[in-house]
Amino acid sequence: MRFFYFLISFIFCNFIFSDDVAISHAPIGVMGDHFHKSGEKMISARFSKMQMEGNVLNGNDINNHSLITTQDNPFAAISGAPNKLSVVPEKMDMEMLMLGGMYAPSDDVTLMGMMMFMKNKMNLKTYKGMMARDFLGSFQTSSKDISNISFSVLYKLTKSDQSRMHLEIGLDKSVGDDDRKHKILTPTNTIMSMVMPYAMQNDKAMRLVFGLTNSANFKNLVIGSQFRMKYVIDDKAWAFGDKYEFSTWVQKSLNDDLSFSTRLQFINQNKLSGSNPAITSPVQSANPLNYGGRVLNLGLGLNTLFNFLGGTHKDRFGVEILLPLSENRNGLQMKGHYEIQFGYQKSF
Ligand SMILES: [Cu+2]
Repeated sequence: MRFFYFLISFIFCNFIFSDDVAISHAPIGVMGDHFHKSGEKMISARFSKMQMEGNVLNGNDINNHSLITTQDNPFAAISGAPNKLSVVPEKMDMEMLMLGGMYAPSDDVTLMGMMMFMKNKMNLKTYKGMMARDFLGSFQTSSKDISNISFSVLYKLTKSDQSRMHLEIGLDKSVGDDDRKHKILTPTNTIMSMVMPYAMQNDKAMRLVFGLTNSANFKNLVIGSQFRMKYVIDDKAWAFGDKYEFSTWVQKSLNDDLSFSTRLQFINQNKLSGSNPAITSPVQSANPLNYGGRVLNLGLGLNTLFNFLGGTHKDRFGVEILLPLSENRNGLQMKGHYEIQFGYQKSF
């Protein structure tokens, strides 16, 4: 009889502990949000696209005319370009493909590895260097490469029916090129091959990743939060600034296979450190001071489970769109437009 009770409670516990419901993972844009049971493996593919459009100076919109007439080009003396900026970014598309794997050697520890590929595309306008500063023409630059490899250990701190909390400690290595060149249209109406600004390069830095994630269940609601930081521990000539990210989300499940989420994401990134003396284009993104800042985004997402590949666990798909609520970027930068992320996950 005792064994029978044990068996019943064991089955029941497994039922309420089940991770095979849509709501058991955070919105898809949250990285390292969950851990696995001993012996479980998971593979995942995520695709994200972020678009930037227009420009902001210290948090305020700035149009092309005032940008080229008021903003100094710090490299004018070295490069022979006009004293004011002459090339204005109009639109930037940043696409990223992330392939990941997870494996839990025990109930307390989950290992996570990820490989990221990026493709950046930028549309720019060039204005004449002299007199009326007439519009000369548009051009596009792009870069495409493997960008990062990361490895993390997730450590379970607590897990009950109502809540769970875990730590993430990892390393992230930027592996792409840091000296990509592209042809640009110069203010003197010539085509010149130049080293592209930092935004189009990888910094080759090694970062320490630290994250703390917790979530709590209330009937068909989950409230979760995560603090995650990426801290530069080793760099070459320059590196994008340390990044601190805080997210908090509410998810509501419609049924076991479908949940919706809203999320607030706050990112604080330091300025770029160091510099590459070969980056001297007459454009804002060539200036290391025009990087980093604070951004608050609103995320709307959906998680869903379905049967496609079969097996003991269902296939998992998530989508999340992030829209900027407020941006306080350092100096002169492009403005966030939207970011969308799709992800597929399969556990074994
Ligand atoms: Cu996983």
